[in-house]
Amino acid sequence: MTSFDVDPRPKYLRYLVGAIPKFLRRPPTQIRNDTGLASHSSSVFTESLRVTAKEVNACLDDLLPLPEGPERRVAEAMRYSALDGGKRLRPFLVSASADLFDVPRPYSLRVGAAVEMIHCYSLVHDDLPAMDDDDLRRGRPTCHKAFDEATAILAGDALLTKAFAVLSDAASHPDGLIRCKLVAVLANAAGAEGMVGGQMLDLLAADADFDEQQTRRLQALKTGRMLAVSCQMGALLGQAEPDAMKDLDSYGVYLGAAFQIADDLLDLEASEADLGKATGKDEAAGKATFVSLHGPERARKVAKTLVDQAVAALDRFGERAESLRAAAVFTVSRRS
Ligand code: GRG
Repeated sequence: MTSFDVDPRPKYLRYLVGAIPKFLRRPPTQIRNDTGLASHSSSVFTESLRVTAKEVNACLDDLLPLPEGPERRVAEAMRYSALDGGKRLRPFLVSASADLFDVPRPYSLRVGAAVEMIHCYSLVHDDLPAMDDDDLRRGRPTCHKAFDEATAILAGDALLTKAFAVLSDAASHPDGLIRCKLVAVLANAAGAEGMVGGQMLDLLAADADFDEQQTRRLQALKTGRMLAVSCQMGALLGQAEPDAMKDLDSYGVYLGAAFQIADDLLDLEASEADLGKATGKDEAAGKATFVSLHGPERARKVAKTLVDQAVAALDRFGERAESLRAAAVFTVSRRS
C-alpha cells in the first residue's frame, strides 16, 4: 500500500466492504455529504496531495540542475517557475492512476514531473505581456517580472523541451515503446490540437462572442487535455488494458471539465490573496465562461454532475481508486 491508498476506515470494515459483491456496494458518491467528501476523507486526500507534491518537488529539484556559466540564468528562471508552489494536481493524477496498476513510484514521479514541467511552461508563457499579462502567479511575481521577458520565454521553452527529455530517458520506464507512447500522448495533449490550440481560442475569445459549445471546446483543450492526459499516462505506465485505459480517460475528461468550471467560479468569487494570482480577468476581458453564460448556481450544479460522472467512470477499479475519487471531489471544493 502506498501513501495514496490510506484508507480511513477500520480494517474490519474494509474487509467487509471488500467481501460485498461490487454491484451491491453503495456507489462512492453516496458516501459523501452535500458539501463533498466527508471531512476525514477530505483531509486524507489533502495529506496525500501534500505528500505527492513533496516527492514531485524533490524529483523536479533533481531534474533541473543549475549549471555553471552565464546560461545559468535560464536554469534559475526554470527553477523559479517549476519549484515552490502549485498544487501538483497533474502529477498526483499520474501517480494515483499508475498506482492502480502497481507501477513503481520512481517511474510515476518522473512522468508526473514531466507533465508538471509542461504545465509550468504554459503558466510562464500565459503570464507574458503578449498573452494574459499577469504580475502575480502562485503568490509571487511572475517569471517575466522576476527575470525579464526574454528569459521567461526561454525558461518556458526549456521546460517544455526538458519534459520530453525526461520521458525519453530509460529511468522513466524500462520499455522504449512505452516511453515513446508517453512522449506521443503528452505532445498531442500539449500542442496545437490540445492546450496550445485551446490557448489560441482563448486569445480569440476576447474579440468574439463564443457560444456554449465553443466555450466548452476552448476549455476542454486549454485545461482539460493536460488533466486527462495525466491519467492516461499513469495508465500507459501500468500497461492498462484498453477498457481500463478508456475509463481512466473518461474520468480525466470529466474531471478536467469540472476543474475548469471550479476555476471560473474561483476567478469570480475568490480573493487574489487566496489564489495567488489576479482574479476577475475573464470577466474584464469579456470572455465567455460557463459561469458567465449560465451563472454561478447552475455552474456549481454542472460541476457537481461532472464530478459524479468522473467518479462513476472509476467503477471497475473499486476501492483502489478512492484517491482518484477524492481528487475529483477536490477539484470542485478547492479554495485555490
Ligand atoms: C501559453 C501554451 C500556453 C498555454 C496556456 C494553462 C494555460 C494555457 C493558461 C493558464 C490560465 C488558466 C488560469 C487556465 C485555467 C486552468 C488552469 C490551468 C489553472 C491553473 O492550474 P492549477 O490550479 O495551478 O493546477 P497550480 O498553480 O496549482 O499548478
